[in-house]
Formats: sequence, structure tokens, C-alpha cells
Amino acid sequence: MIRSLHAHSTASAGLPGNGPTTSTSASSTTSTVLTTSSTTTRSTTSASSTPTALRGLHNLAKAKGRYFGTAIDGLQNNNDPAYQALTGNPAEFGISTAGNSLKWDATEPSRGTFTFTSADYHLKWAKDHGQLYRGHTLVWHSQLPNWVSSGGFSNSTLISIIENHISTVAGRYKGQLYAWDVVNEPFNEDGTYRTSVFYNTIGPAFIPIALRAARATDPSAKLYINDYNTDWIGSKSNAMYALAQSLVAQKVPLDGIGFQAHLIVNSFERTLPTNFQRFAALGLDIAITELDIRFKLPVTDALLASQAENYQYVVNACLGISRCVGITTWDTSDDYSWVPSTFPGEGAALLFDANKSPKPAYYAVANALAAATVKGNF
Ligand code: 9MR
Repeated sequence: MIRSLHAHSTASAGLPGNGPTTSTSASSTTSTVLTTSSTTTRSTTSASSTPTALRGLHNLAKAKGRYFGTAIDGLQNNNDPAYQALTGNPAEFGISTAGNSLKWDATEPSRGTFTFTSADYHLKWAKDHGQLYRGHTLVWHSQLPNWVSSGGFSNSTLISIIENHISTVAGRYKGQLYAWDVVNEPFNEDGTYRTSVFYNTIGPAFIPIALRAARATDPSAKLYINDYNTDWIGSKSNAMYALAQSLVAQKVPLDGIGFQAHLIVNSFERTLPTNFQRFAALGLDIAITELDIRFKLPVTDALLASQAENYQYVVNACLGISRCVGITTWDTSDDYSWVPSTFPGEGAALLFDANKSPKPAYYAVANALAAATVKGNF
């Protein structure tokens, strides 16, 4: 494991993927799930002579007006050529997200002192590999240095700290990023606002303040609010919807909603399409921003098959909606996932295994992308 993992201050009940435990039937998708995990058996469901999976997920997504991306972390210290070759393959991943290097603790560890070494390295690496870039994230309660969270600042001082942080960090990359997750994880599971230094000091107004600062700094970046466990219809997504509706009504600059989709195999409500659709109906883009679907180890063929079906369901939920611009998985192969260190005994959540071999879920996603009929507006 090369990535550094920051300690979580959140109780596990508040972590991504700790959603409802309702198990739903696997029969609600219509397309075929491939259950091969070998590169020698590939899907040929497409009309093209190139087997579907060989064309790469991003190429398949691009043909349908969408992107497929991945997240990466700790790149400067990475000595794994197979991982870099796969993660940097623009046929598979056309857009890259830094897992940690653009967060507040990485970019402004002390007040007014900015460090961009890791973010610069990552952005250059993505460009060198023909990839676009999603920025993650500007205002978040976590991975926030103590000088911000415990600074005891007044309302107006904290607003100016937010505005300075955004104008400096987003300003450095002006015009270079496809999108920014401007605000990350503002809600509790029950749909109330999460208590954070931002909410406690400024109230919910910290959200439009951050969005306006981001638009003023980088007018060409798509501006997102991003959260987890908002993927299905429930208290938390209802709160996100009410927020989105009110921001749109007030003409606050907001371009999209990010659905992280940190999921557990067979443990999420099958209401993603209806949920996504109501956000799209507000005139917003939507994106799946941190997709992974974990399960309790050990890996079995049955679990891999269920995971493949679950991935296909989630990807199809995006592919049915033209405003769903793309999908990002939260890293590339299982040996780099954040899951095992955060949820001991769980893992195997991504599309590629630790040998960088595509799993059944990879083929299920490739097939879903190839079969999509609704064009996206990426
Ligand atoms: O992948 C990130 C991991 O390396 C960090 O330790 C962790 C700290 O919270 O953050 C991870 O990424 C999170 C993302 O920024 C926001 N959504 C949840 C992700 C997984 O925890």
C-alpha cells in the first residue's frame, strides 16, 4: 500500500456506504452480466469487431457522450508500473481525480501558506496521460487543518478564509480543471446539516459563499456539491435535493451534483434512476464521483457476480439520464482502495483486482456502456 491514509474522525456509521441494509433482488437489471474475470474471455456483445472490453471504459463512455474516470493518490511515491500503466491509460480512464492532494490539509496546512507540490505533480501526470482532471475538494469538514476547525474565527473572518482558500487553490488551476467538488459532504444521514466549523460559524450560507467564490475564480470549471449515501431516495438525498432546488432558484452558481456511490454489495435501495432524474430535472448535471462497491472478504465467485450486477445497475442509472455526464471509481485496483483500512475485513470494491486484472464487474460496466442508448451531454 503506497497511499497514505489519514485517520478518520467520523464514526463508521457516518462513513460512505453505511447506508440502508435493505437487500434487494439482483433481478432488476435487464442487461447481461458477464462473470468472467479473465482477460482471455471478453464480451463481444457490441456490433464492432473490437471486443467491448478491449475498447476501454472511457472510450466506450465517450462514444455515448460521457466520461469514465478514476481517482489516484500518492503518485509521486508510486513505484508500481502496472498500476500507473492502467490508471494512466486514457482509453480506460479519461479523467483523473486526486484522492487527497487538493484537500485543505494538503494545500493550506497553515494559514496563508499554500503547498501544491503533490497537486501539481498529479495534474501534470494526468495531462501527460491525455486525461482531464476533476478537482476534489475545496470546502469539507474532514482533512481540515486545526487552524481552520479550531481557530475560533468570527463569521466574517471565516468567510474571508474560505474565499482566500478558494481563490488561491482554484486560482492556481484556473481553466485547467473540468470540474470542482466545491462543497463536500454537507449533510448528516438524517438530512440535517452536518455540524462543522463552516456550518456552525456561518450557517448553510457557507455553501453559496463557496460556490460564488469558485465561479468568480474559475468560470470554466463545472461546480459541484458532492456527498455519499445520497445515491438513493431517502432523507439525505431529499435534503440534497431541497438544497439544490433552492440554490438553483436563487441563481447561485451550481452546475452539478456528485453522487459518491460508496456502496456495499446488495445493500442499497434500487431508486438511483428516479433520484438522479429529479436532480437532472432542475437543470443540473449529475456525476457518479467515487464509485466502489465493497463486500465482506474473502472473495468468492458468487460475490464477484453480485458485485458485477450491482455495478451494472449503478452505471445504468447514470446511462439512462442525458444529464449524467460521467462516472469515476475511487481508485483503480483493489490494492489501492481506501476500503480495507477503513472497514477491516471488507474490500475488493473496485473493477480491477490486486493483479490489475479486470474483474467480472469490469465487463459488466463495459457491456452497460456499450449498450447505452441515451446520449450524455459531457
Ligand atoms: O481516499 C481518501 C483516503 O485516502 C483518505 O484517507 C480519506 C480521509 O477521509 O478520504 C478518502 O477519500 C474520501 C473522499 O475524499 C470523500 N468521500 C469519501 C472518500 C473515502 O473516504
